[in-house]
Amino acid sequence: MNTTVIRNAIGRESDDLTSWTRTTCAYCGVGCGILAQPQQDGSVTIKGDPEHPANFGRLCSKGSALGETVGLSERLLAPQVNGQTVNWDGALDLVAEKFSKTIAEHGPDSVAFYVSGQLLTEDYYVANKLMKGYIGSANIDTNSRLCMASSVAGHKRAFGTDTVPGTYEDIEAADLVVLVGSNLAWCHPVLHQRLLAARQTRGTKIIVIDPRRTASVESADLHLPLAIGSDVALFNHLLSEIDARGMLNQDFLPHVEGLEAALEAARADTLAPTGLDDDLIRQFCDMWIGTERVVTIYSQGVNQSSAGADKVNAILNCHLATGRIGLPGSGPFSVTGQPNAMGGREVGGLANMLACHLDIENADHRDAVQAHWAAPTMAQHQGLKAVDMFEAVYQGKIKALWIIHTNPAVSMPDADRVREAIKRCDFTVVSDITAQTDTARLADVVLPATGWGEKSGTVTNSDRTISRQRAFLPVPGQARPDWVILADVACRMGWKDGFNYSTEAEIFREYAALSGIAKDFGRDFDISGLKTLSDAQYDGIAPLRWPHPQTNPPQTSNGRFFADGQFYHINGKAKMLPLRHRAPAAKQARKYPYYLNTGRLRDQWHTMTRTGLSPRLSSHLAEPFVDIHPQDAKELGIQAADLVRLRSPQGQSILRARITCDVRPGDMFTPIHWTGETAPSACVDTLVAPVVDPVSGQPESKASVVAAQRFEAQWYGFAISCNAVHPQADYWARARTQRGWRLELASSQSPQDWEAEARRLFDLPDACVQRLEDKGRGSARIALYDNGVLLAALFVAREPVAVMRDYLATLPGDQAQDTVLSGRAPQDRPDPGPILCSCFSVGVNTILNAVETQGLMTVEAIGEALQAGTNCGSCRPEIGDLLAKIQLKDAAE
Ligand SMILES: Nc1nc2c(c(=O)[nH]1)N[C@H]1C(S)=C(S)[C@@H](COP(=O)(O)OP(=O)(O)OC[C@H]3O[C@@H](n4cnc5c(=O)[nH]c(N)nc54)[C@H](O)[C@@H]3O)O[C@H]1N2
Ligand SMILES: Nc1nc2c(c(=O)[nH]1)N[C@H]1C(S)=C(S)[C@@H](COP(=O)(O)OP(=O)(O)OC[C@H]3O[C@@H](n4cnc5c(=O)[nH]c(N)nc54)[C@H](O)[C@@H]3O)O[C@H]1N2
Ligand code: SF4
Ligand SMILES: [Mo]
Repeated sequence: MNTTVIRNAIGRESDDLTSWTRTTCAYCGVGCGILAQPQQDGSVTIKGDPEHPANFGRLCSKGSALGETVGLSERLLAPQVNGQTVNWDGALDLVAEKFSKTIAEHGPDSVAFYVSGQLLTEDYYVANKLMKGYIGSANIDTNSRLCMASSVAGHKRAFGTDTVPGTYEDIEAADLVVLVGSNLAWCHPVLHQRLLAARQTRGTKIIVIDPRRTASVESADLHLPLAIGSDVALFNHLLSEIDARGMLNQDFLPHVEGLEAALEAARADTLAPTGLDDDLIRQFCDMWIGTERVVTIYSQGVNQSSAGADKVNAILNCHLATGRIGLPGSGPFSVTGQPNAMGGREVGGLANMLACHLDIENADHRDAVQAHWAAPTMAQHQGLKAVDMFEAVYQGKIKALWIIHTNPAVSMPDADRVREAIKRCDFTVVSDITAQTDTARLADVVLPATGWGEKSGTVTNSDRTISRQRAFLPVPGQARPDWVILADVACRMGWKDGFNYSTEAEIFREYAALSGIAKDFGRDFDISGLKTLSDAQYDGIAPLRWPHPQTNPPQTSNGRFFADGQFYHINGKAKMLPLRHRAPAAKQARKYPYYLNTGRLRDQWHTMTRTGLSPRLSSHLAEPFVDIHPQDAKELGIQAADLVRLRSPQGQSILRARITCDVRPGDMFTPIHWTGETAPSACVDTLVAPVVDPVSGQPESKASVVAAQRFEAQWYGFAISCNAVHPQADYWARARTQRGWRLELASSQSPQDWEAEARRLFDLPDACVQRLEDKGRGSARIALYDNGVLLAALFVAREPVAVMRDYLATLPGDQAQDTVLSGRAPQDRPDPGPILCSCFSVGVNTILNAVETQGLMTVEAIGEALQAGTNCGSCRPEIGDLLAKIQLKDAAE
């Protein structure tokens, strides 16, 4: 009973089926090139593109598993209005009519678009043109507000433009790489692998600055587990030390202003907020200051903070003071999250900017864009940023909302209020590839978009490389590309002339031409050399890094910015900023004594609508959890595997406790991926306060305050099933397996009759049953069969159930076995344990066994014996960590 639905490839020419298509990964901002080949049976083979400059053939676990996520089982294949399938004309007419009517009655600012850094540049361009130029409001913001806004603001304050100066080659050419608030090993795995490969040859040192011990720490020379939110204090100290040690770069400083004020502020800060040992800080300063070639990579631990923009500028201050910018192997490096986070910034996707790095506050810029668009109007001021936008929806000021390619009911802070806002909104449209999301379930209209593999356009990755995403699959059902849907609505709103595009190439040419106009205003984003591409040239374009001007020869792979000291403020100089440490906005208090940090797991992508379809990816960490320091756990009376209720001023959730020294005492950490579809009590943004950085408007997603308490469950359960189930329990979490589903359950109320409960849960009223019950101990084990085939099983107990989960998950669909109810694997089928290597499905137990019986103690030896870690390599840091822990334990015994 295989749940991986094979895609229907009918309708393709047979010779297409044998050819490889060059495209780009659907996930992170590394932007890896992919070769994809649809097979005769409808499946898709994926491999890394050896010629793509981002990955040269490598892929991580998520990229390699893309073929498992293109099935149609959960796809939305036709438009829906109020849950009923309708035809496109009906849906588009309704959307156009509602938006037009709302604008006519309440003005352009009564409507809004909330879009995504996962849109293609062409989609983004059309959405912006429609909102800013035709509707005449700047109420278009994007999930990049939750992601890159602080970096954008920091770059603009320092450089006068939002530009990442360096390239991926710099990470390989550096002698020191500092990761600040970045878990590169899990979130940008291929970049991390490039770094580790370079280290083999040049001995690169790595420092990780993160309150948590992450997988990235495993390969680091130094880890600074600083207090959450204290990065400005740390980098202020570094700046003072740069000065005190006479390491200011006097040759570069004429290109920089603000040094004195920045130094004065830095000296006034203390290190106390960091909570770090003096010795660690000294080592950090010695290494940073003493290494000419240093790249400081930063990500959400920096951006997602109420001091996010200041954190960015505190880092940039140090690079500017030393002139370490735009040089080979040296510079600050903000890595982007989503595949087109960078493209979205270039195309003006945020509510406070125009396309091509032009400014919405600048009347000349506005006029030029309006003229280029031949638009009837133009937004005159900034629109609402994401958090304010949803608040305006809540308050009824925004009356029509279109959400495209993002799942804000899960990913926005104060998510329950966002859900309520969407519910209250007079008219909400969602464009998605599935209707089974928490956001789509609240919408009036759900429109089926073509997904990765079916759509075509361009994306820009972290180092400004523009690549093509190309279609290689037939369009399923009635799905349409996002830009087509937007343009269709625009035409129906009466703007045929502006949106009469027939190909994405046409949109791209218009955009490239606009960048030439921006260039004339002195902006840096210039791809005007691409404005005359023919459709065929556009289709065949190889990855290229901007700028790509029309006149001068296009820059090649060493195209860095700012080494010449030319910046984009009016006086051509860079700015250093005077900054002071500010603690996170939410203060720990007796009622909420812990900081809640949130982030990502190796094998899941955000709200799991795609990675959650892959059994392999779902087997890495199959359940949501909260990491708690042993000291805090002891005080709270929480044991490993207990459930914990977290409360914040915004809401509450229930999660599985993992007791670990990886977090600091006083901090807790939980992953962001679970939703109403997969674990309703574990939607983390329910707990997150809607506090934002005053400069960037980016929410503080990593420093909410919470209280924690053991969840007093009457019973705990584990279940396996061929079919998807939606239990009614205080706590449940489900994950896909090769054979169906696995589930964790718990509740504060026990049913009377476990067999009846199991039948209801699995919707199997007539199945044959096998049961084992101990009423005195409150345990029950029930297996349900049809014709001797195991359909489902439920294991319950008063304590967290101890059964061999990873083994049991392989059983649904098998012929009946006597051993199922024992919950244990027979001797000849050992339990692999939780999967570490998802490429070869190698579990922790298998590795532990190999260590014990074969004495293997290196990642390489494990790879040789078990294959683990030898394909994509994403699990190598965890295997290393496991081995280190075994060695520590052996040494202690
Ligand atoms: N596997 C996987 N990869 C992804 C994604 C995914 O969903 N899954 N999403 C992509 C996207 S959109 C993004 S934005 C990136 C995000 O990539 P990252 O930013 O690397 O990922 P996060 O786990 O969100 O956060 C990084 C780290 O910030 C730390 N942190 C928290 N507070 C602080 C602080 O005050 N200071 C410092 N220095 N560190 C702090 C956290 O402990 C965490 O380990 O990942 C991209 N890649
Ligand atoms: N607490 C906390 N919250 C966070 C974060 C955090 O670290 N902590 N990180 C934040 C960050 S950095 C980010 S980027 C966001 C991400 O949060 P979201 O953007 O909300 O998450 P995704 O799951 O990526 O949502 C993408 C949606 O687009 C749909 N989709 C897929 N392909 C297509 C397509 O081709 N067209 C259309 N129209 N739809 C498609 C998917 O099914 C899915 O529903 O979360 C943010 N929220
Ligand atoms: S690192 Fe992984 S997720 Fe990111 S683009 Fe490359 S293959 Fe995709
Ligand atoms: Mo992101």
